[in-house]
Amino acid sequence: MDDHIQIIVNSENICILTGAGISAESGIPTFRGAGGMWAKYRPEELATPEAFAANPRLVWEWYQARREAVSKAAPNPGHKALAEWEGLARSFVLVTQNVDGLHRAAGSRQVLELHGNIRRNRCTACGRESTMDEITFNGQLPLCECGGLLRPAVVWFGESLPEQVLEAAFAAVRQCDLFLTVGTSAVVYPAAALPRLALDRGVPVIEVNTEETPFSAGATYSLRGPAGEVLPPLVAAYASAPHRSRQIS
Ligand code: BJW
Ligand code: ZN
Repeated sequence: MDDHIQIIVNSENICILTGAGISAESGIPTFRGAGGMWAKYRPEELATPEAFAANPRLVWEWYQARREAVSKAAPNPGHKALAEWEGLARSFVLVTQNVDGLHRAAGSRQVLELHGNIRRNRCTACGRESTMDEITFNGQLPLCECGGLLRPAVVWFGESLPEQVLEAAFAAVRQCDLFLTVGTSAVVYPAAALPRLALDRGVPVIEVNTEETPFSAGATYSLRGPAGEVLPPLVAAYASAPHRSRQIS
């Protein structure tokens, strides 16, 4: 048995950090790298409060285009493998930087969305939240019933992550005995601190990515390939490990 499979099947408390790469096979472009959706704009040019203040129409047009892509997308074998894994492990916490909701659509139940959800809006004046279906966007900027400008309920650069969600993510890292990063360039903090903290604790960290990342050199194992192809055999090995079968029977 490969060493990384051995480590995986012997783990009980698992924490996963996913990024845009896991949804690439569902047809949602990533942010960085070849073919990234931000080939035209750098992330810092659109996903900031300053960009929204300077040009809300441009930022809204970008989010509306992405909402259309998300509405048409379905979970892929990578999302489904993680949903299946949740039902097999003693504890399993799925931390995602993605705002597309595809983990829940695949059946994952415990999902910590660090950067919000693209399907929701928040009023910049009164803070009221609404869903994307509640607004129309036909060239006019969407407004709240209080008259305030709506924005997508996501986390932009320079903004704080939802405190309780972030705390739960750090708690999961403190309790896990295996950590996986899947489809993330691992450059955006504080999310990128999670696998580094796991390593500091002596927990093995396995990276699943089509390309090398700044984190690869430090990872315990780097598995090169699309998440939808790499994850299903790992979960199958976990499901069929002999000691796990004994626990179930
Ligand atoms: C595949 C694949 C396949 C392709 N299979 N793989 C500490 C140090 C330095 C900086 C900071 C720090 N702490 C905070 C900062 C500042 C900043 C930051 O991190 N900057 C760095 C970029 C330098 N962080 C923040 O501002 C955060 N807020 C914060 O910390 O608040 C406290 C604070 C405030 C003020 C000052 C200081 C502190 C907020 C970060 C919010 C990020 N928001 C975005 C947008 C969300 C909304 C939206 O979607 O529009 O989140 S930016 C964007 O990047 C998005 C993503 O979630 C995030 C991460 O990207 P991800 O998921 O990794 O995607 P990619 O595209 O980068 O990578 C995809 C990977 O998949 C690639 O590696 C491919 O190879 C791979 N791949 N196909 C497997 N099929
Ligand atoms: Zn309002």
